[in-house]
Amino acid sequence: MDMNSLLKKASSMLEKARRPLFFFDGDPDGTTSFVMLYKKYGHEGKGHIVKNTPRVEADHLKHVKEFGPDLIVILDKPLVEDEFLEGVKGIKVLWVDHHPVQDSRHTLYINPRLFDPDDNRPTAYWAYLLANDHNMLWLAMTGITGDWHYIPELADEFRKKFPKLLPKKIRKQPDALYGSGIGLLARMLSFTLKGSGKDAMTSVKILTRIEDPYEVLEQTTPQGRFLSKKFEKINKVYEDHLKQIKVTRNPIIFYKYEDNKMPITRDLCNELVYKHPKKVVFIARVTTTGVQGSISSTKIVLPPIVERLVAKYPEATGGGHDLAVGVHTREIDFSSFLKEFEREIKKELKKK
Ligand SMILES: [Mn+2]
Repeated sequence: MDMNSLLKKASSMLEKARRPLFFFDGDPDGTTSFVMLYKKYGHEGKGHIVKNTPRVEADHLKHVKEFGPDLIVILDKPLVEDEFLEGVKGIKVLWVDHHPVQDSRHTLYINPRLFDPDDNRPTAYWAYLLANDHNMLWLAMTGITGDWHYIPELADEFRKKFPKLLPKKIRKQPDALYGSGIGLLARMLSFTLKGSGKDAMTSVKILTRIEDPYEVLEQTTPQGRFLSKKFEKINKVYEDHLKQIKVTRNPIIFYKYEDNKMPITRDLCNELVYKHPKKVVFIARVTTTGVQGSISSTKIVLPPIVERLVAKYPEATGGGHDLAVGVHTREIDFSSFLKEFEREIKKELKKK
C-alpha cells in the first residue's frame, strides 16, 4: 500500500470511531498530533500522554480497560510492547510515527520511513494531513518546528497566513525554532508539557481549546494566558541557568546544577550548541538518584565515545542520536567521567 492509501484508510478508521483512545508522546510533536486529531475526530474520545518512556507498555492496558475504546490511536511513540498489542486484540489500532520502522502486526502503521528510509517528517505532519483542516496549520507547524524539522511547502503556506510568526529570511531549522514566533510557540509548548503527566495533561486540555496562536503569544484569551504564565514560570528558571553558563576558550561548554524536578538539560544544550556551533555542550543535573546529563555537538559523533565511557562505570547509561546524547552516572563517578569525556573530545578535535 502507498502512503496515500494508508492515509485514506486511517481517515476512515478515525471517522468511524465513536470512542477513540489516544496514546501520544509528551513532546510538542506528539501533543499537537493528538490535539489535531482529537479536535477533528475525538470528541467522545480520550487522550493519555505517555511521558518518560519511548514505549507504549503493558501497564497502559489499564487505561484501555477503564475507557473501553473502539479505536486506539498511538502517536509519535517509537515502540509499542507486544504485550500491549496482545492485550488489545479485537480493538482496531492506528499507529502513526516517524522513528525507525518497527514490526507493527495488528496495527495500521503509518510511518514515512516505510517508503523512504530518509523521510522522517514528524508525526504532526501526518496528523495534519489526516485532520485535513487548514485551521490547524499553526498546530502542525508548532509540532514540526518543535521536533527540529522544517517542511518548506508547509512553512510557505503558514507564512502567508501568519507573516509575523515566520519571517521571510527564516528558511531552515534551527533558525525557525530560535528566531521566529512559531518557534517561540513550540518552545513554550515544550516547557508547559514538563512536570508530571497530570500537570502536562492540564496544558494539553487547554491547548485543545485554543484556536489561534496569538491567544498564547499575545495572551488574548484566558486559555492562552494560562499557558503563557505556565511557560514564564519555567522559563525564568531556564533563563537564570542560561545566564550562569560561561563560554570560555575550552572546546567544551560545561555546566552543572542541582535540581530534582525540572528536566531542562536537553533544552539548555540545544540552545547553547545552536549559539556556539563550534563547541561541545555538556549540561548536567544532579538529582538524588545520580547525575543526569545532556550532551550536544555539531560535528563530533557522540555515541561511540559515550558508550565506551559508560561501560567503565557501574550503573552508568548513555546513548541517543549522533549529535545529541543523554548520560546518567552515579554522583561519585561523575567528576572522573567528565574528565575522561573531556580527554576523549580533545583527542577527537586533534584528529580534525
Ligand atoms: Mn516526533
